[in-house]
Amino acid sequence: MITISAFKWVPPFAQGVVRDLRVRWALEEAGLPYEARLIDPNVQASAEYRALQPFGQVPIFEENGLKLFESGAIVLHIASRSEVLLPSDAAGKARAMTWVFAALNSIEIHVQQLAEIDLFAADKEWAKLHRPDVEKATLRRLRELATWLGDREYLEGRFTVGDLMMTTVLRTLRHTHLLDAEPKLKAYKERCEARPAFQRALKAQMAAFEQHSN
Ligand SMILES: N[C@@H](CCC(=O)N[C@@H](CS)C(=O)NCC(=O)O)C(=O)O
Repeated sequence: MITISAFKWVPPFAQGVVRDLRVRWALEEAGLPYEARLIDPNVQASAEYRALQPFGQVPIFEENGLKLFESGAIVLHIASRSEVLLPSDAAGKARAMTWVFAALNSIEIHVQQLAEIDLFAADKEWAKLHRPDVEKATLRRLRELATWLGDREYLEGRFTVGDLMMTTVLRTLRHTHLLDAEPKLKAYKERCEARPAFQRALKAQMAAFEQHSN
């Protein structure tokens, strides 16, 4: 049985965007059953957990002695077992993987900076000074991504693990109106979120928080 780690509870601003969501979604798309090991700050700090995730973060993935961390690596590992996520031809596979890296290295770095300013440092002077530049850089990336997408339904025409990762990254902007500037990109994100596998993954993440809300 596959086990992943997830948080027992997080504050509302993080609920629905914690990175185990990517892994849950990939597992749902691939039709692979899994169990979630729900952890708290004590477990995060423990030597046992650090041996699985050097930075004490979620998610981790365990199956038959294989232990993985980093959501990108985990999602690619799962994708390698499902044609829903990775096309079987070599070129299609490489292109889908390219979009996973684009999501993480070209989009998430900007989106994450903005989220950190807004959610953790909004009242700090440095954040107020820096935010306009970060927002501008994020909007530029969104525009460039929207230009690539054009009238395509998905980044490579058909749904792949690249769309899965991109959608989870774009969701991090949910506390802003930035996606309103790119209606086609917004519609693309919503198209991906409408997939039944995404809905099941989100429901499972939220269920843990509801269960541990007091
Ligand atoms: N690059 C890592 C980042 C993981 C990450 O940032 N996890 C967050 C939750 S979304 C976390 O565990 N934060 C708690 C912490 O850093 O102590 C990945 O993609 O797996």
